[in-house]
Amino acid sequence: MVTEEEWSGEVAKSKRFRLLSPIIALGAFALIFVPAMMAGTAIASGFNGYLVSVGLIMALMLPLAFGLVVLGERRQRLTDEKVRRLNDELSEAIAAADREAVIRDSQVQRQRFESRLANALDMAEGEPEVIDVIERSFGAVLPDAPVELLLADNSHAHLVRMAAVGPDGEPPSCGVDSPDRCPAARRAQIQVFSDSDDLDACPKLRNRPQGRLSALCVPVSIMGRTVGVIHATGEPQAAVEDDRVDDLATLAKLAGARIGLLRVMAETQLQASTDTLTGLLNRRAFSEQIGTIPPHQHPVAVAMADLDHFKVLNDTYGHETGDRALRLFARVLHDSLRSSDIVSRYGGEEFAIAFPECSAIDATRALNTVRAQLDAAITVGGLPKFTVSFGITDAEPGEELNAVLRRADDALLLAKRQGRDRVVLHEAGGSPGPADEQRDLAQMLDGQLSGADHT
Ligand code: GH3
Ligand code: MG
Ligand code: MG
Repeated sequence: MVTEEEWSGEVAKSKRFRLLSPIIALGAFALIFVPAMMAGTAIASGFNGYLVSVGLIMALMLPLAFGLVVLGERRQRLTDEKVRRLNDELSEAIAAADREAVIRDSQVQRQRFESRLANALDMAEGEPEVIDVIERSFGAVLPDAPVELLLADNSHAHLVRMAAVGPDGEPPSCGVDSPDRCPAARRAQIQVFSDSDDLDACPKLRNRPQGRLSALCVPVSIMGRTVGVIHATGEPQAAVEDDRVDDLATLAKLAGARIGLLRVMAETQLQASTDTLTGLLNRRAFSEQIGTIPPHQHPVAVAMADLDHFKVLNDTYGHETGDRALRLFARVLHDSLRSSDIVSRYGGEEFAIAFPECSAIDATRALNTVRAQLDAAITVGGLPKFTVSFGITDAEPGEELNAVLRRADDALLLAKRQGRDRVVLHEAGGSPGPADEQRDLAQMLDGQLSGADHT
């Protein structure tokens, strides 16, 4: 390593030597000139004396001149060597700086990709949006390669192709069907296969329609569990740059974390909106969902259901049997009604049901079917016999849910008063409807029967 001081010291020495050399030569010449002349004239006379003097001067001056030349050469060689080393070091430093610049550039690019990806995933509100981000990222990381994302379904038993891109629209189409059968997913390690014909290549790479190929498989983990793989293919022996592999690993890591978070959030939301005993929606979720029914799905019928004499059933057969009865009724509701109907446990032994695109008259028929199916299910399930009363009404477009539920509740009350185990319809509207008439009738009957059926 040549320092700047060494280099300038060397240059100064050379300069001094160049200045001193002629002075030394002149000084030496001046010193020997007179004695040489005197010696020459003493040895020989006339012209011969001059020749002898010149000979003496030459004999004394030549070694000195030779010495000065040799010293000058040596000095020059030393200076040249220093310059050469300095040059080498400079070239080496420039090359190292260039290499560092390339590394820094690629780091900056990767950081930019990572931050943009994190941003995009942060904005993705559901799994489909995350999958879309992943698919678009494939194009950014490996624009010319077929790439796909295989993700396990809820059972974790099957891998499903969630995203796929290819230069000709042809994805890599890996045939692996479960995380346990994928070496990358099983080992939770990035796998690079340079040739599908290699002895140690993944068996799933063989016999592809594309023929021989290379492959890169990056495992995707969700909360520490490997649940999928990003799979890219290329020409046989085609090496994928380390940076691209790192980008895919970043994509797998961030996408896995986002999907994991969304699944936890969905699970929490589901738990918050689900009644734990029956698995139906709870009261809050029912109110929320009914508010999301679009106007074009009107008419909407709304029903309230209440198990009859449930306290007696509990007291007679125990709370556990009561719970089984609630679960059985919930299952019958779920199985007999349409999937578009909104079924909820409204509280205790009360249930609320909304029937989009269905009039209360049609919903009455559906509820009578529920009653019949409940009867059959109780027999099959070996539960003590119990019945359910229903009150049903039509929800007017834009009407407050509370007002609708009050009307359905009035109809339910009437069903109870009329003897339970029935469906009573309360028609909406200002003028007294059949439900009111029924209530009057029921009150009259209640009076006659001394309120025997009120509990
Ligand atoms: P009615 O026919 O008039 O509705 O009479 P009922 O006995 O069903 O009504 P009541 O309001 O007197 O009693 C409701 C019972 O429901 C009382 C309560 O212990 C029971 N119950 C509420 N929630 C649950 C539950 O989660 N599990 C069980 N086993 N019982 C419940
Ligand atoms: Mg009740
Ligand atoms: Mg009851």
